[in-house]
Order: sequence, then C-alpha cells, then structure tokens
Amino acid sequence: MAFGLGGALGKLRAGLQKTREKLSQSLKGLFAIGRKLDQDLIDELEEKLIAADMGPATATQIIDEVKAAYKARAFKDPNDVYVFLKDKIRALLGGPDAGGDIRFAATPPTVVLVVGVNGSGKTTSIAKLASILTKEKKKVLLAACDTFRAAAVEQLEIWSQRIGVEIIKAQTGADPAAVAFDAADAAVARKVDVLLVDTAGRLHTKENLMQELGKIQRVIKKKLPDAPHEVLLVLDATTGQNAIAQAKTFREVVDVTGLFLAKLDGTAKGGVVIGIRNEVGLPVKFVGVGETPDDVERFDPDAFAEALFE
Ligand SMILES: Nc1nc2c(ncn2[C@@H]2O[C@H](COP(=O)(O)OP(=O)(O)OP(=O)(O)O)[C@@H](O)[C@H]2O)c(=O)[nH]1
Ligand SMILES: [Mg+2]
Repeated sequence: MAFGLGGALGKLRAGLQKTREKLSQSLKGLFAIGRKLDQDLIDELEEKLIAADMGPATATQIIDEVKAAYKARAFKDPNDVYVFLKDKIRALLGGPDAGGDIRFAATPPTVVLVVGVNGSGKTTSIAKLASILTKEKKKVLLAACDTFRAAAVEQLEIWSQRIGVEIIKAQTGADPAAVAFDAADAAVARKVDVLLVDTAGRLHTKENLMQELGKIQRVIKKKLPDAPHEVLLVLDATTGQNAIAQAKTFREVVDVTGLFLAKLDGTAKGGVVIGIRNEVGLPVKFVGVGETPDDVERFDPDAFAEALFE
C-alpha cells in the first residue's frame, strides 16, 4: 500500500481521498511556502472554512478560536495555524464516546437498531456490521423490519446468506414492530450475541413513518428492557449539510446513540463529519467506504484528522 500504510488506515485514507483533495486544494494558497502570517491569512481561512462542509456554525466556532489565538500572538508562522486547526478538529471529533465500537449489552443479546432516510445505506451497513461481528466470532441475527419497500427483505436475505447469519423476516406489508418483537424473542431463544435490526428508509419530515420507528423501539423494550443498546443512524456522506438536519430530527423519535457514515468513498464532503459531531453531539462509530461488506472502517478521530490533513 502507498506510503506503507496498510489495512485499516489505508482504507480510510482511500475513502477520504476526495475530501482531502478538496480541503488541500482550498487550503493550498494559505499554507504555501513563503506565505506570511497576517490578518489577510486569517480572513482567508475564515472564508475557506465557512465554505467547507462542516457547516457555518462549526466553522465560525473554529475560526473564532483561531482569531483569539492569533490576537494572543500564539502563532509564529502559518504552519502553527495549520497545526492548531488540525488539533482543533481532532479534539472536536474526539470525546468519551468517540470511536468505532458498538455498545454491547451487559448480558447478550445486544440489540442494534439501524435507522435512516431512504437509500442512505442502512441495509448495506448492516451487512458490514454483521461481517465485522461474525469475524469476531459473535453470533449474529438479522431482523428484516423493512416490510415496506418491495424486495427489501430479499436484499437483506441475500446478505444473510453470503455472510452466513440467520434472519427473522415476514412478508412485505407486515407490521415492522411485530417482526422486531419476534426477532428479539428469537435472539434470546437462540442465544444470539448481537441482533441487527434493519428498518425501512423514511424521510425525516414524514411524521407518521417517524412515529413507527418509535413504536419499533418500544416493542423491542417490551422484550428486552435495556434494548436497543445502540441506535445507529446511517447517514449518506454525499448529502453533506442535510445530514445534520436528519440527525436532529431522528433524535426526536428514537434515542440515536451513534452514527454510521456511509458512502464516504464517493464524496468530497467528508468534512461534514466535523459538523455533525459538533452540532449534534453524536459520535461517528463506523464509516462506509464502498459497497461490499468489507468496505467498512471503525471510526477513529485521530486517524480521521490525520487522513484529512495528510
Ligand atoms: N460507494 C458506496 N456505496 C454504498 C455504501 N453504502 C451503501 N452503498 C450503496 O448505496 C445504495 C443504497 O444502499 P442500501 O443499503 O440499500 O440503502 P438503504 O438505506 O438500506 O435503502 P432503503 O432500504 O431503500 O432505504 C446501494 O447501491 C449500496 O450499494 C458505501 O459506503 N459506499
Ligand atoms: Mg434498506
């Protein structure tokens, strides 16, 4: 692998390539050799950050700190500003609940509810999680609670066969909450380690569909009071700023505990991770970097900041 970076970091680097190119293109003039540290540079940086995908609120917050440090004469040269920026972003992405693991139940089964808007990558991301967990020798069960879209059950079933895990399903049109209840039941009976619950895509603006998610969560709780232990919101990285709005609305109906950022490989908008973390406070746990079950990375704030600014 290039630069001797193999495995995990290699995939994250590759997934972030477009984002990195855009960022470095944008910051190139600022931190070029020979560039002076002056108010112009700070003003220009402000413009670039506002135009970046982290969102205006987060950009303003960061630039305010840069300005304060500049006024306090904390920088000797443009490189100091660069380092400050990188450290700031690293710190923003960190925090106690940051990092790429799911919250496991004290006693199995652990239930992971997966939610998100249409086509964000939920079902594929479930295949990725199933693949990771199976490799860790955990017994995984899938629940096909997308009974809404035709062929959704089959799609999950194909993944279950390929990965070699069992699935609980019903016919299209069945009550998704009933499937969730059956699956929770089966997870206990079959002594499963992790139950991954797939749900139908829903626009965060559609009130009744959003309420249905709340119902699924309540029904799972009836069977397992501590569950779901993790509610992962799958966001499509290519949607950029709208992802922040989605995260805010989904949180109103279910207790979202973390994010799965899918399709990072296809976008230059990876900077949105910073805004989501800062504005919504939810940790990114995994990133999707392709369409196969292996195209997944556990999110590591340090590695992300490193790969972004490399
Ligand atoms: N490049 C890339 N494509 C992805 C990634 N994750 C998912 N996809 C693709 O995105 C499309 C939608 O993925 P699904 O997993 O079906 O999305 P979903 O959220 O389950 O969709 P609905 O159930 O219809 O709401 C598929 O073509 C996937 O192959 C990713 O990380 N990278
Ligand atoms: Mg799906």
